[in-house]
Amino acid sequence: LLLFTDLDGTLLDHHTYSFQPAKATLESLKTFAIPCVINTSKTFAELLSLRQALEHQGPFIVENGSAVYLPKNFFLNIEETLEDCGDYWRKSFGPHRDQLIELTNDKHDSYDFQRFSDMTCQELISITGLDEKSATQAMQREFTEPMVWNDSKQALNTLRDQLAPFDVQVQKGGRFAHLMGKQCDKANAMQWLIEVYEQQSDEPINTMALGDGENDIGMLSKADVPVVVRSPVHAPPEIPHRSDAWLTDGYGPEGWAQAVDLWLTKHGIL
Ligand code: 2M8
Ligand code: MG
Ligand code: MG
Repeated sequence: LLLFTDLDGTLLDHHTYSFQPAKATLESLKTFAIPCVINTSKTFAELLSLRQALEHQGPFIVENGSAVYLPKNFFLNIEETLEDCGDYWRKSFGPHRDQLIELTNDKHDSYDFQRFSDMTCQELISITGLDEKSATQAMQREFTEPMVWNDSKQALNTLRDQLAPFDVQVQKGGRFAHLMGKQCDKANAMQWLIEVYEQQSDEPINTMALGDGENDIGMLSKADVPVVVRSPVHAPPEIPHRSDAWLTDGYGPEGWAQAVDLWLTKHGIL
C-alpha cells in the first residue's frame, strides 16, 4: 500500500492547519510501515518545518507537483539522474518561479489579482491565518506563484489562454490560483514516484490519494482509491470518470482519518 495526501484542507484543517484528528491514524500508518507521501502546494521551506511537526519521514512533493524531494539514502538505487539538494535528491518538473512572475508582471492592467510577490508578509498572514514563520516559509517559493484572483472566472480562463503558449498553466487551490509550469501537476509527480517505489518492490502497489481541491483532481483520478475530503468552504471537486471515488463524511483531517482507517480495515490491516 502507498498513500498520497494533500495537506491544506485535507490532512490539515482549512482554518486552523491542525492535524490533531488524524494523529492516531498517522500512528497506524507508521506502525504498519505504510508510506504516506505528502503531495501539497506548499513549499520546501514549509515542509521542512511541517514534516518535523508531523514526524514525517520519506519522500514528499512540493508546489503542486513541481518537485519531488527524496531523503538521501532512502531508496537504494534510483535509475535516474537527480539534482543534489543537500540532504535530499530532487526531481523537478517546472520552470523557476521568477519566470512566472516575469510573464505576469504586465497583466495587472488587464486583470484584478494579487500575487504572493505583490504582497507583504502581513498581507499573506491576514489572508491565510498562517503564523509569521509559516507565512515567511510560504513566500520562499521555487516553482509556482499563487495569486488571489479578484476577477471573474471568464477572465481567469482568458489569462489561461494567454499563458498556455508559454507552457504555463493556472490551477486552483483552497484560497489561491497558482501559476505553474505545464508539466507540473500532482498527478505527474505522484506517478513518477510510484515508479520509483515499484522499482524497489516485486509486488504491484495499491495507491490511495486524498485531496480536497481542484488541484487534486489529477492526482485523485490516477489513484487506485481516490478520496475527496470534504471542505468547509467549497464544494467537493468532481473527479472525471471516477464514480468510485470516496467522499468523506467528516471535514478535513477528521474525514481523512475516517477514509484511511476504512482503507486499512479493508486490507485487513486494522
Ligand atoms: C497556498 O496553498 C493553498 C492550498 O490549497 C491554497 O491555494 O489555498 C500555498 O501557497 C501554500 O504555500 C500556503 O501554505 C497556503 C496557505 O493557506 O496557501
Ligand atoms: Mg487542499
Ligand atoms: Mg495543497
